[in-house]
Amino acid sequence: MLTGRMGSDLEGFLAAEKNKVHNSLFRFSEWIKKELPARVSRPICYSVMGEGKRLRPILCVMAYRVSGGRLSPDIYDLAASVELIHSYSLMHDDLPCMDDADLRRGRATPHRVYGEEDVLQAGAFLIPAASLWAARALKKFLSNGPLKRKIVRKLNTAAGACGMVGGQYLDLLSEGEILAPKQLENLHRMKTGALLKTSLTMGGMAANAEQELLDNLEEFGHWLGLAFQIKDDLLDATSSTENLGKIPSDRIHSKNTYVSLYGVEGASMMAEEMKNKALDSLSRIDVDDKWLTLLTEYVLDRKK
Ligand code: GRG
Repeated sequence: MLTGRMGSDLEGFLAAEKNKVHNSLFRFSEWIKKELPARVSRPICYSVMGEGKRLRPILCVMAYRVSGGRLSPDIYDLAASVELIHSYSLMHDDLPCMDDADLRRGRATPHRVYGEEDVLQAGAFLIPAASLWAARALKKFLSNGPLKRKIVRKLNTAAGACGMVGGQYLDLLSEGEILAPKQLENLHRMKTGALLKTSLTMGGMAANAEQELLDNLEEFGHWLGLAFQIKDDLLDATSSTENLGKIPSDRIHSKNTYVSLYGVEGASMMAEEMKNKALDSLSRIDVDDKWLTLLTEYVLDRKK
């Protein structure tokens, strides 16, 4: 746990950043209510406005800042596009055909409120809407057309077959089987790591960062993404529904996790190792910014 001044500093910082992300998601919700029928816009707004940590958009803005970008609501709109992809993935992940979850972020999952059919459709509507939201944001502060297209392509690549969807597919296929360590690392890298890493790269690209900085941000994001997912596995194995706001279910679904493969102690050591690798990559980024370091610590110290 981060204690003392650093801890309270980070809490205040995260609260302020979450608020700015929230404002962007609210702007998105107002837009989507005008664009789509209520049957799909209601579950979208319910899901998007839920109490998440907003880690991905916060990382995107952080990377933008350390790359020399000037903060404005537009960068938060770009960052929110990653959260929109994350939101759709949670909506679909909780459906009966996947994790069949009743509870998420301390309240009923979207399909328990709006029904399976509407949530399935709402999630599908949300995927292209996320790209459009990113493109709309970029239009306001970047004039370089090829760079804008590259950033939107990055988002879609991370969300797609070589990233989140591909990872989830492998995850579903491997339920009840025992994966080899390399296979599990690959699954985690795709399912969770790709979007987290891309949040950072998108932020750097939006600030027109040099390739060397982008490479360092990518490497940092790679290790941070793995540390984040291992911690997710650990929380699922060791924490409670009350604390997590969702029902721990990895064992129920016979999922391959770092805990199922290495045990709680082994997984904790590996998470620490990944975190140290992330901090190492961060030290190669030649900027004076304490927040990315504190966020890296937070990824392992978090209680949910
Ligand atoms: C059709 C195969 C197929 C896939 C569709 C459902 C889906 C796409 C992907 C699922 C990806 C997924 C749920 C990955 C898990 C990522 C993860 C660790 C989520 C928890 O993230 P947090 O802790 O959650 O950031 P909050 O609530 O804080 O936002």
